[in-house]
Amino acid sequence: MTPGLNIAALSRRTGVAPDTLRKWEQRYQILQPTRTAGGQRRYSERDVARVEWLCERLREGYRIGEAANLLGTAEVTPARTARDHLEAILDAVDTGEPAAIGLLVDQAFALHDVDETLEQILAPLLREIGERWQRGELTVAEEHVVSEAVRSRLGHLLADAGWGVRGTVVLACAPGERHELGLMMLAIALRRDGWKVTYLGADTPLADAAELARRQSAQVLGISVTTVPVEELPSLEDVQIVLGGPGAGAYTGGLAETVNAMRSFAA
Ligand code: B12
Repeated sequence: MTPGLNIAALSRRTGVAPDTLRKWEQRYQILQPTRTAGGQRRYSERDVARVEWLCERLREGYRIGEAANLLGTAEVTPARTARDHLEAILDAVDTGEPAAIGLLVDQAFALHDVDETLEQILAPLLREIGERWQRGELTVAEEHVVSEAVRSRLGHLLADAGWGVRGTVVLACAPGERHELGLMMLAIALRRDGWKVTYLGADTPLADAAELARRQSAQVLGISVTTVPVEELPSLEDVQIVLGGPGAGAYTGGLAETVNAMRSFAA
């Protein structure tokens, strides 16, 4: 006998009528039943979790099409808490599922607060990926898959315009510095905190960043340093220069504290 639930049992477990389950399966491919020798569908515990997850989204006000899109057709068990999400993404990295990694990052942004997603899921994810890469457990290609999935989602968030009631900040990575994901997260958090952010990204000549900050009458020029030390800082009147990132030995900790510290520069 093939293990698994038939549609009636799946319906009892999830409280969703069999007709509705069939419709969701056909229209949105959200279930992946196996077949018995006689061609009967058999559903797994993962299917139960996927239906329950969809029902939670419907209760939150998502339409079924949107919720199904978010759930995706990849063979992943949907995650709920931030901790679950982090573990699910790491599992997808282990099983080498690039599509699932992107999907889970999208789910994280849809289901959690942006700050929570950045601080409790993406920052620890990237740090863990770095450690695994250093220990030789991940190839450079695997690390790139994760950082690209993160970078493209952060790019979308960065594209949202901000009003800048608190002040203007120009953010750039030091010359030669390619680590920009931390700075992107900071840019998103500062925008949400009411700053106008001009984000210049990786490997920026500091004189050019300083000139732009001056022209924009920015309060702060933030420079991110991870691996490439800054030889010399530009001199700027009326613009506070703040070095941050792991290579600067400053502001390497939580996003919330960093955002708080930045407020003092606009005062
Ligand atoms: C992704 C990644 C890459 C990607 C970067 C992609 C991208 N578009 O950004 C790529 C593949 C390019 C890369 C390249 C390299 N990498 Co790399 N990389 C990483 C990894 C896995 C994640 C980095 C990250 O995004 N961290 C997450 C963010 C959230 O943390 P964060 O940067 O600290 O930022 C937070 C704070 O510091 C703060 N902050 C950051 N900037 C600023 C600025 C201001 C003004 C303020 C106030 C605050 C602030 O706010 C952020 C949010 O809280 C790390 C592992 C790790 N431990 O971080 C290795 C890591 C940083 N890389 C490392 C290395 C060695 C390299 C390479 C030299 C490898 C090589 N041989 O080529 C190159 C160097 C490239 C270069 N010239 O910059 C080492 C660095 C070791 C060291 N200390 O010297 C690490 C630690 C991996 C490891 N465990 O060994 N890397």
